[in-house]
Amino acid sequence: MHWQTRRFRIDLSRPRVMGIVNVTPDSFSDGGHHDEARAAIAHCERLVAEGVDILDIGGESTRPGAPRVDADAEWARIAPVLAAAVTLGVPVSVDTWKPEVMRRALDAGADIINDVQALQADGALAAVAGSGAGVCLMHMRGEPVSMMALADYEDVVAEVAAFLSERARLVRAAGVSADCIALDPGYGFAKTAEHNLTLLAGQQRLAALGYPLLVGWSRKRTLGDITGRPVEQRLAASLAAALRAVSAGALVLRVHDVAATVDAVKVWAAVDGATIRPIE
Ligand code: HH2
Repeated sequence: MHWQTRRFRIDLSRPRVMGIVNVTPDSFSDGGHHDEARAAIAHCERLVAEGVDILDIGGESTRPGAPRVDADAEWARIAPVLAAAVTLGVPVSVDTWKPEVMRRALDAGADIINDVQALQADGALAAVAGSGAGVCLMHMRGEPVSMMALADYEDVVAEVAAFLSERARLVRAAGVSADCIALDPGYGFAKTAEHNLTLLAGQQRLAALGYPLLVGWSRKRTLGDITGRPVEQRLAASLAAALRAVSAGALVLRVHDVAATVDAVKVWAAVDGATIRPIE
């Protein structure tokens, strides 16, 4: 399997690591550290040195209850970091649900659009269709300010699977090629700890939809609920969740702690006898 993006065809014969670059003053886990472009660019360079496969740049926090940022402010945060990131030799993703930011990011050379709203905003499909960009379609309900009130499912695995497969169908119908699409269960988005764990236990069903599965467990609240650890002490828990997700079919891991995750994935892949090949 592979994930086609604008400049890179990402080989998914082994799991890949997507490194998080938050250019937001209010991100839940590393807020304030990367809120200036220079620091964020240095962070991108460090992640590349640590072996990251994909950089994911975000200019608006999506943590529960996070305030909205308008498109101009979001783009002002992202633009200088994206300009530098696209020179680093790895695919660059932009984490946004706003069509205006998508369009500008694609004009500036982004390879992938990572959308927590699965391209449901008005104009989002049109912004990516025909661009050749990779897209990540994530499941959530509502918006970050309101989403936890919507954490109510009869069968969370079936409902997330139905949503993702319908979104993939619509995105393909709008002209995005199937091999550009990755799906994401959206751990922590409009889901309780129990929902997240049920979803992880049943994740193979999502992998069976036939698209690469991208997952984000890194430092999330459910890991704190299980271990009692604050956000800065969730590395071991994050690695455990990441490997459990890989065992259940995840092929891209969205993480903060790139070096540790790269090592963990190398060991996991070595056991399976997979060869370690660079991105084509
Ligand atoms: N999680 C977050 C943000 N974007 N995108 C995808 N595809 N999957 C995820 O699980 C996901 C995501 C939230 O994590 P983080 O970026 O660390 O925090 P913040 O939203 O505060 O920037």
